[in-house]
Amino acid sequence: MIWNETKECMSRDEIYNLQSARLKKMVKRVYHNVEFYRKKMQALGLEPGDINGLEDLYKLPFTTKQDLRDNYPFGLFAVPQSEIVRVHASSGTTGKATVVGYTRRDIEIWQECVARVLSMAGIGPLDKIQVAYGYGLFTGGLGIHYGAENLGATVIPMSTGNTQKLVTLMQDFGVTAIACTPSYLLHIAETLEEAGQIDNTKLKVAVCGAEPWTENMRKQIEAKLHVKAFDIYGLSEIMGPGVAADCEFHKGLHVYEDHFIPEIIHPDTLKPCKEGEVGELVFTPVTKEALPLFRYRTRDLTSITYDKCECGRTLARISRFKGRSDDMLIIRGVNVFPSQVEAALLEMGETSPHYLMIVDRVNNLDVLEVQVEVEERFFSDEIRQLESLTKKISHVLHTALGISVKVKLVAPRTIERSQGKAKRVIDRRIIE
Ligand code: DLL
Repeated sequence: MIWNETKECMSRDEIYNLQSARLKKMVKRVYHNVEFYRKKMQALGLEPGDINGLEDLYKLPFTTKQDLRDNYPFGLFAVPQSEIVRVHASSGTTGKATVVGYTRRDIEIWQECVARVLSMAGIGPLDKIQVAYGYGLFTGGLGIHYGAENLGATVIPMSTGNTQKLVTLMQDFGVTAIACTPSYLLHIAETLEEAGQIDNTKLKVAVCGAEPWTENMRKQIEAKLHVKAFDIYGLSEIMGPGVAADCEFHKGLHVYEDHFIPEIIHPDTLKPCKEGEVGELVFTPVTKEALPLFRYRTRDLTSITYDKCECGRTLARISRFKGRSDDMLIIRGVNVFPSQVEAALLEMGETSPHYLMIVDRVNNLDVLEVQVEVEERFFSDEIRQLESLTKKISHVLHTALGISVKVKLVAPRTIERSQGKAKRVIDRRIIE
């Protein structure tokens, strides 16, 4: 059994002591093995002996994605290449890829973290799980794959790319669990619906992540596919999937604090946020051998609570992600997140969860158009219905976002489906 009470139900004092001891050891190792950090610490007048526990974490410098890019490809690795057994990389939209590496021990810890997540979702050796995250340089496919194997589940390594085959094998093999992005799972559900098979699967659990999704979207997935859906979070720089995940109470994602120290900071002042206050999530992975980072700024926006969960776990919980600070659009001076649009649409309940935001600048004024898919019948019925729904959605979005929105209702399947992370925004203002 992977669900590990000793690690997930420690007292807050025990967690503090464990993190302190691991942090102290890690800082020493990094100082001696990574020139980049040694120089940074020296510039701050810091020596490893100055970091004696968690209370000294704030003294360490932050790390950003740019630091990884500047040290491309292996400059921040803390072990010789002979100890690196795997690398992954994320392409990103701008600049060089971010390259991350793992020792054998790092891979073992990763497998255990993912196994803990899957076990928390109720998956075990009797389950057959389709892993439908991309395999390859992306951490999603291989990360979940080895975690599921570690748990003893039967793994079907689907990757992405062939939804028809995925659906056929799901039926033929009696698949009971699936791991993929939430947007891809909706596409899989559509494919099952078209085949008239949506009510005939043996699926009972879905473990979704790698992109922001709302609680309403989670509920919609549960209702459509008759499954229990869980949220899994992670990022390549820190490890990959399995840094945090939610339990059956869905009251935030438990962070595996025995390996990753979370902080929430104000993205502008870099000062710590209060418990419950939304800010930028920062992680210090204290057991990583190949790529230990000091206070990595994730850009993900969330809040944290240290209260014990109803499930009995004492691990800190981060709230469902609001988005990334770099996902945030500023439209006519107002901060807008795609997740606000998704939440408002799903709350309304009269549209599909497929939407696309297009931002443009017309006569020096920012204009937001939201395209939303609605059922075919709206197009065949009287034009009045379409108009009244358009008006209603415009009103709902105006209230939710605080800016006026041009709504365009489109027919089913108009918006491009993704098999990985969904693209929700086209910002034409950048191209000028
Ligand atoms: O997306 C790792 C992963 C794979 C997580 C499979 C979960 C499942 P990256 O490609 O490095 O790694 O992207 C990391 O994706 O900083 C978040 O912005 C976003 N993200 C990941 N999981 C969630 C989630 C993988 N559950 C970036 N909710 C992160 C919201 C998520 N955003």
